[in-house]
Amino acid sequence: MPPMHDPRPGLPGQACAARVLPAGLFAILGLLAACGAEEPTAKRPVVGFSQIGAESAWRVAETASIVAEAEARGMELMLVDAQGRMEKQLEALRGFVAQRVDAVILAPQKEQGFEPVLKELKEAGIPVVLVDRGVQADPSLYATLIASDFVAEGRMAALWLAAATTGDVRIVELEGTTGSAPAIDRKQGFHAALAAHPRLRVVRSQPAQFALAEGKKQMEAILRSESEPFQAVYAHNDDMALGAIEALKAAGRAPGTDVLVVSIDATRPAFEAMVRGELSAAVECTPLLGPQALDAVQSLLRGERVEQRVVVADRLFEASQAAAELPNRRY
Ligand code: GYE
Repeated sequence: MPPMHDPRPGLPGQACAARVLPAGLFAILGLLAACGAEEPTAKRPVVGFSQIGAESAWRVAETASIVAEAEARGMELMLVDAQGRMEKQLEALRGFVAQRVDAVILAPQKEQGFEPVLKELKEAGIPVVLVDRGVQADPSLYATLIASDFVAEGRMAALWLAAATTGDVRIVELEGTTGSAPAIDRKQGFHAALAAHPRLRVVRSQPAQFALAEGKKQMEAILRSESEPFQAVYAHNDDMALGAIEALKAAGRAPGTDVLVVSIDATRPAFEAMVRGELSAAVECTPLLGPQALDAVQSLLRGERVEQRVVVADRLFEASQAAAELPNRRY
């Protein structure tokens, strides 16, 4: 996702209610100002959105969904992209406190480390909506968590693999960002479900940061050091699976037949890979969280209570369903 820039400094004849942050406060700053038709002095709610980065197609789609939804509702969104660096997320959140935003949407990179800044936000009276990933922190420090059940996603992937195979299956696992909720929970759900199927065994687990290039690199290294062939790859997201598929093909393996590949997210590129027969199955995890996130923000700004945990429902698609489903994909 290319960084967004400061608001256009006001089109002729339009007044803009955007607050401009001090220069240099954020590395990348996007202000989406709903400028135009309404009263120039009308107070619009200002929402700070701390995003992790753009490591995956999923995350790019999530950012676009939240930006589009804020714009559609005439809300002012300060988007700060931390470029994959947790310390930049903390800095952005402290910037939101300094700016006295009305609410914060936070997609936290890792589970640990957010509690102190969440306390600062609470003390400042700024409600926090967590999207897509959870944190290990006192739940009274945030208003709601809107995210999928990652343990259930991992379980779905494992049960599909168990149903799709016979005999011994050696599995290579590509893990997401170490310490992130989806990496921890997708691993846990997968391994727990495999406990009932001892013929399926994870023989290697390698972190690859939810990124395509890293997935490819790690799979190349695994193939170079492989002592006994493996028959399946479980990737915590599509991007890593797609990178692994490239590496497998370059090594003369046939992903989708010699090696079954299952991943999570079910993005459009994953569906295309399923149509080509290279990806075997994908568990859906929707990034289109803008409507729910902004609903929560608006409820909180009206002083209403919101559900502390909103679980986004997921399902699994396999390659045989991909061609029919592809035209319906929205991310
Ligand atoms: O699966 C992955 C992304 O937090 C649910 O993060 C999200 C995950 C998603 O980079 O592709």
